[in-house]
Amino acid sequence: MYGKRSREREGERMAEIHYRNCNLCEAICGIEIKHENGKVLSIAGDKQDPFSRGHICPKAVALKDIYEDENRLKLPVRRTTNGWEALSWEEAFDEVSGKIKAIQTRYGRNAVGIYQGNPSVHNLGTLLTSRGLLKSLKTQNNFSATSVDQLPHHFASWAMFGHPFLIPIPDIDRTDYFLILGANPLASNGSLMTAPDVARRIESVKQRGKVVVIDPRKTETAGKASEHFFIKPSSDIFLLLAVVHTLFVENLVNLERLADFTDGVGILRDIAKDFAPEKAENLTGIPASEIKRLAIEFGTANAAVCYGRMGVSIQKFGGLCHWLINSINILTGNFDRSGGAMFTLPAFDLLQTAKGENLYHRWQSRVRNLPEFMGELPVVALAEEILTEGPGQIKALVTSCGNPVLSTPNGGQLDKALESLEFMVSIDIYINETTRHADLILPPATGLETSNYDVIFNSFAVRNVAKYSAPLFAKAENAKYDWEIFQELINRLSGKDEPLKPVPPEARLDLGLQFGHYRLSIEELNKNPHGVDLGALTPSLPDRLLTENKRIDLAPVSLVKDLARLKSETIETGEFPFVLIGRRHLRDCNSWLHNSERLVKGKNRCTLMIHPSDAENLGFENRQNVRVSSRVGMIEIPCEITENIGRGVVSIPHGYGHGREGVKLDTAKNYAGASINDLTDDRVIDELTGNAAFSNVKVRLEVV
Ligand SMILES: Nc1nc2c(c(=O)[nH]1)N[C@H]1C(S)=C(S)[C@@H](COP(=O)(O)OP(=O)(O)OC[C@H]3O[C@@H](n4cnc5c(=O)[nH]c(N)nc54)[C@H](O)[C@@H]3O)O[C@H]1N2
Ligand SMILES: Nc1nc2c(c(=O)[nH]1)N[C@H]1C(S)=C(S)[C@@H](COP(=O)(O)OP(=O)(O)OC[C@H]3O[C@@H](n4cnc5c(=O)[nH]c(N)nc54)[C@H](O)[C@@H]3O)O[C@H]1N2
Ligand code: SF4
Ligand SMILES: [Mo]
Repeated sequence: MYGKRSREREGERMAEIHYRNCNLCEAICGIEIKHENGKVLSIAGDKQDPFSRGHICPKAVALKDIYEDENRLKLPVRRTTNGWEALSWEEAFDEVSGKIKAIQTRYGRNAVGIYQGNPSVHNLGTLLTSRGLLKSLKTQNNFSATSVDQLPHHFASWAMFGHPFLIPIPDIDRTDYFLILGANPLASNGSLMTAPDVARRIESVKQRGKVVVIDPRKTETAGKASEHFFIKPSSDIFLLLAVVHTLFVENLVNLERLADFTDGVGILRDIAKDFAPEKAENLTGIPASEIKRLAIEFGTANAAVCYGRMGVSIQKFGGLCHWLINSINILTGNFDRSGGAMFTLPAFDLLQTAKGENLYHRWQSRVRNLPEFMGELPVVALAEEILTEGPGQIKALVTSCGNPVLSTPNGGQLDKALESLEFMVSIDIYINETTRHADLILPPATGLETSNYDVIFNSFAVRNVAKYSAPLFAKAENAKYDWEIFQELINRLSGKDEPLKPVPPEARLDLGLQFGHYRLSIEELNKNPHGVDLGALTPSLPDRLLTENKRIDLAPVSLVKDLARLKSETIETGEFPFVLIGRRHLRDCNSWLHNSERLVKGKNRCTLMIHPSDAENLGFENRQNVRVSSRVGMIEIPCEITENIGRGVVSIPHGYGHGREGVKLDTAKNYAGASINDLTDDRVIDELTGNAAFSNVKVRLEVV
């Protein structure tokens, strides 16, 4: 007995503990990793992290799985007719830069395109160095996951507050009335609202007041809310206009302190006159009396905040929706005050030296004339820019941290387009649906092998917080960090005689922290391995505004003009009678965690949710395979009959479809599923911002 205990104690003593943040999603939970001799023994929530207070979700343990994954690449590989072969970094860098230079010399700068995916913002090295690569490529064909996600948020922020990164964050911990549109934080853990343990935070709002969810599906969050309203997909703009209408009619408009530096209230009042709740009833499916009640409750609450996320971004009127969500918070005096929508003041502040400037439509895509925004073109244009011949055609593509074949609309078309490229290089850790097309893959060290500071998510957090963690494990022998890869490519592309030595992101971070609002440093943060709490969000306006006149614009011309598109909005059925929406599950992370057995095992999540009455009409049995088709493609998928989805709406999660040839994800292949983005349509977009309008895609359903 004694002997066993002492061995355990011995074992405990040998195990070391490392603290860092999980970087898999936006919640940035503090984790405590027990490890021994280069092996992870356990991953648990860090109870001493002042922000996450011990919370984690099941995905955190996947950090161990990624670290140990046999399929993860650590050294460069080249695709040959006999399969993938290893090559040295030097050879790889020379080949990549040589091919890119040759293609740009032959066809022009824009012949090389680039796509950056979601983990770019979760990686310190990529975040702080990939811009350098963009600069040396000097291409206008710059794409990212932003335009299948939050681009309309950025657009509204830029138009109203002067900068795309001045994104108002719901002060969830102090609000009494939380109105949520198109977000499911109980599955997604909060987005553009970094709020670890969001379920507990939402529960506290409910104790104090009310949580109302507007969603075409009764989601996990809706299930916990005080009230949920099913809404017809993509009709939120009419609901929001009706809320603004009611606020004016009921005399609930009071900007308080903000009135001194806000323009356009009168224009907004005039616009809203035409949009009474009665007009919204049919279009949204929410009774006019309920819309009125919601608006009055919101306008009279002590502290209220309206928060809209993915679901309102990925629709035809995404830009308009985010404009009105901000406006509702401003009109009711719930902006830049506790319990409302507020700006953060992060320790590493991306906006510290930012200036307001025109960031819209400085160029356009070649084939469809879609507008540039923030230096990017909408990714819905990527495939056609590769496939359409003529001057300026994309002949080579660089991807980094992205899997656009599974994550962008009409992924099937992009899949084919990638095959036609003259050259493709991917900076990625897996051979997946996208990178299988690459000629070379340059894999960076990742996750536990890197240092971590959440530059982006600290900027979007519901409290001002900061945490730095050094790498837990050394990178594999001969492996390279992402910033080393970027710098090597930059050096070779710029062709300078004296190449620049890579600047580690830690050096850039340290500088930013030292000159930041709190005069912190990595040294200081190292003394606080659980992170530091820099306090609740504080009012910061008008100082923080970046508009030229330092005033909020409630009626930006671009957005007001865009209202004209609403006139053509009709409810049509026809060939494709169902509306297709997406969904997220707690154990998924977009397309790339399906190689972790413990996250994918169990009941198949890649199903088509359908309402019982629709299923009955179509003769569908639960879990039966059904055929779903749209203008662009067709998939087969088991259906899941549930009352939790509105009639006429069906839902499929994104990020599946791993059955394609050549994918080297041994576990994911066993849970392949089908890709929703083989159905979504690259032509269905928010014409103002160019963002994909996933929630406007129509489908037909049949028994297989
Ligand atoms: N229908 C539909 N489609 C959607 C959505 C939806 O709701 N519905 N959501 C959209 C949203 S919000 C997003 S953000 C996009 C995501 O779209 P993407 O960003 O294109 O896709 P991910 O699945 O996040 O792919 C991440 C890639 O990064 C790689 N990776 C992981 N870690 C690292 C690293 O440290 N370094 C490098 N170099 N690579 C790494 C992975 O291997 C994987 O290839 O999907 C979008 N697509
Ligand atoms: N577990 C997990 N967490 C994640 C991710 C993941 O893949 N898995 N991805 C991360 C990423 S990249 C992001 S961007 C965030 C996204 O975080 P969220 O924005 O919370 O994303 P979703 O969970 O997709 O929730 C979007 C909701 O919008 C609803 N919706 C769809 N169409 C409409 C509509 O027309 N109107 C309204 N009102 N609602 C609509 C959907 O039913 C869904 O419930 O999550 C992040 N966190
Ligand atoms: S909620 Fe997000 S950050 Fe927290 S443990 Fe899960 S994946 Fe990691
Ligand atoms: Mo996203």
